[in-house]
Order: sequence, then C-alpha cells, then structure tokens
Amino acid sequence: MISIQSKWRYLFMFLGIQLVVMALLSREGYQKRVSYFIRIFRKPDTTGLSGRNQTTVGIPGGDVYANLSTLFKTHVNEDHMPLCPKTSPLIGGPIHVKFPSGLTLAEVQRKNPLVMRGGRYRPPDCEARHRTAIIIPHRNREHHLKFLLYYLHPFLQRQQLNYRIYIIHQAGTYTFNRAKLMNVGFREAMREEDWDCLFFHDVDLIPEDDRNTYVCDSTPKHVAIAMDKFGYKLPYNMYFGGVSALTPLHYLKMNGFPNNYWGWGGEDDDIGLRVSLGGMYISRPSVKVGRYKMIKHKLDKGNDVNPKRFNMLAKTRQTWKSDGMNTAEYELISREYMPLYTNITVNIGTEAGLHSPPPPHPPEKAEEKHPEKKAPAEVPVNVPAKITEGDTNKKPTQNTSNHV
Ligand code: UD2
Ligand code: MN
Repeated sequence: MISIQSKWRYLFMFLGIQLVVMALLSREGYQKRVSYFIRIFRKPDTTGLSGRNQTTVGIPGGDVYANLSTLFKTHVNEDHMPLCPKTSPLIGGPIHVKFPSGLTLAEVQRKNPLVMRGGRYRPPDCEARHRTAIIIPHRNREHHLKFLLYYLHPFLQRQQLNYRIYIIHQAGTYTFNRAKLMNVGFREAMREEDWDCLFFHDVDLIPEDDRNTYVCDSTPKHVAIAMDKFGYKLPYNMYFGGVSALTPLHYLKMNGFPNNYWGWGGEDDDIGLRVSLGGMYISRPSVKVGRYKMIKHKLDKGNDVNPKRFNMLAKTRQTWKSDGMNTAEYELISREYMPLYTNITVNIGTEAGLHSPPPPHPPEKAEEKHPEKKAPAEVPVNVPAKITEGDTNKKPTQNTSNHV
C-alpha cells in the first residue's frame, strides 16, 4: 500500500523530472515550443515586446523596424541630453532577414526619417557612447546596397549609436580592389570626423542578430563569424573576411590594409595576418550573435580571382610595413551626401600606379578561375602564422538559390 506521504513524494519527483526535461529541451533549441507551453500558464504580455532572451527586449516577429517608432515621438532638450544607457533598451534578438521584392531606396528613406543627409544619425534622446563609421567597398552592387541599407539603418539606430555610412565607390572598369578601397574609406572618414570605431563591411552581408553591437573591442574584431554561406561556422581560424571592426589605433598599428591585391581573394587573409604582425589579437563575438546572411551572387565582372594571391601572402611579413595605409595613393573624384549614405567616388589606379597604363594581364591558369574549396587550414588565431593555400581558397561565390 502506498502511503499519502509517498504519494506526494512521487508527485514531486514527477514534477521535478518534467522540469529537468523542459530545461534540456530548451537548451537543445526547443525554446519556441517550451515557451509556448509556458505562455499558456502566464498572464498575457501587455507590452507586446517579450523576447527569447530575458536580459533583452525581443523584436516582435524579428521585424527589423519593429520598435523604432517609439523614437520618433521623443522630444528632448539637446543641451541637457543624458548619456545613453550602456546597453540600449531597444536592442532585441534575432532578426528575420528576407528580401522584399519591389523595395526602393525612397521606401528605405521613408522608413528612416531620423537619418540625416550623408547617412548620418545620432540618437534623438541621449548622447551616444560610441561613434562608428561603416565603410563599404562598392561597384555595381546597387541592388545589394539597397537591402543592406534597409537592414543596417534600423539595426544601428536600435543600438543608439552615433554613426555614418560611407560607400567607397571604385571609379572605372579596372580590376576591383577591395582592400585598397578600405584604406581610402579609413582616410576619408577620419578626415571628416573623429570616429572611435570603423566597421569594414561587405555590401552583401546582412546582420541577423540585434545583439551584434557595432562597437569596437580592445583588439581588432572579426565580426562576420557565422555566415549562412559557410553553414554558420567560422571557415578557418585566421579568417578575417566579410565584416571587421577596428579602432583608428588598431588600423594604424597594422599599417591599414594592403593596396596590391587586385581581384578576388587573399586580401582578407593578408589583413588577418597583419593583425598578428602588428602585435594584436583577433577578438570575435559568439557564433550565436555574429550571424550574417549573404545575398547570393555570381563573381563580378572585373573581379576575377587573383592568381598571385598565394605568392603575395607568402611575403606579407616582408611587405606589410611598406604597403598599406602609409602608401595608399588615390584620387578623390567626388564626395556626395546622399539621403542614406555618403558616397565617395575614387580613382585608385592600377598595379602600375595612379596614371600609368595597366600592365598586360598574364594568362590565368585554368584552375585558378574556379579554385575548389579545400578543407580549411587550422591556424591558431593569436599566433602569427604562415598562410597556406587552404586559408585563401574559399570558393568565390557562384550563382545559387536565394539570389535577389
Ligand atoms: C569573400 C569575403 C570578402 C572578401 C572576398 C575576397 C565573405 C562573406 N566575404 O566574399 O570579405 O574577402 O571573399 O575578395 O566571405 N564588391 C563590389 N563590386 C564588385 C566586387 C566586389 O562592390 O564588383 C565588394 C562588395 O562589397 C562585396 C565585396 O567587395 O561584398 C567582396 O566581394 P564578393 O562579394 O564578390 O566576394 P565573396 O562573396 O566571395
Ligand atoms: Mn559576397
């Protein structure tokens, strides 16, 4: 016969086991289902802002514009503005990224009424703690730029940053040079304002989590750590492509980025190596937070795979001090203050310099045109390391689904 006391004991044991199971399910990623059951027993949330993370406010439906409208109603005396809180109360969690058809720049502008000419923003109700410049190398990617602006502006506003978006547009049709454009962006942005952090940002990468704050760390930060194109994993330890964040001091310590990588590939590994050569470490956000969706695309015309990249990478140790920010030569063509960004158009010349005609291209080896993705090389993050082929042999982006 079971006594009343032991009945209670069994009941408590049963409830305890249920709690443990729920906790495990929640840890394994079943938060949605578990919180659905929890919500059945809880009073309805009257704020409409309940999040999946207790310490932050979630974004209803993952909509990047969800809670921004509260800002527009704020009126504060500009002379007596309080410092913004350390963690913005507007920050949510995961963002649901999709690419609405028919989106126009005018629509993006309409949805961001507090963004000033030149893509400039300051929080209307508090003094920002951080001043961040976003530097985007660009040519012929207007379609991607529109989607990036659509997501980036509200994302940065929710983080209560003082920011400006710079598009560094390579003039002409000569081979693209991503890293040199970053050097131009650094100098032109710093000439304009005393930024305390610079984000170097591919035009086709959309952040997928609000908690990925666009502020600098005490060491150079590689931000795009988990991308859909690499299965939301870091492809290899020394990887430094996509999005990175450096203070002006970090940038100068590593002599900026290289100027001599023309075409696709290698420059990101050179930059990663420069961090170590400049005596610094790479920091990263967690894989949960540093998530990005890349708008799928083909390899661009005028950005063929750079066949010299392995030879160049083998020499970075010898070249980094004589090729970089200290030798970046360019000709500024125009600076335009567009409604959603500052457009800097620049002539960066060719391998032969700013004004001399380009040298004839040597014929490329057939396999260089479509290098196969190899197993990523394991190189410890903090140790200056020899770069091997595997590091820079990420397959250049080919046409796939999700193409917009
Ligand atoms: C990878 C890296 C990228 C860079 C590149 C090699 C990711 C997510 N990114 O990108 O950081 O290291 O390999 O060079 O792995 N661009 C233009 N117009 C052009 C060509 C390039 O605007 O005609 C800009 C644009 O901002 C683009 C970036 O350069 O996002 C990188 O070029 P990509 O997107 O063609 O190269 P991808 O995706 O393989
Ligand atoms: Mn890309």
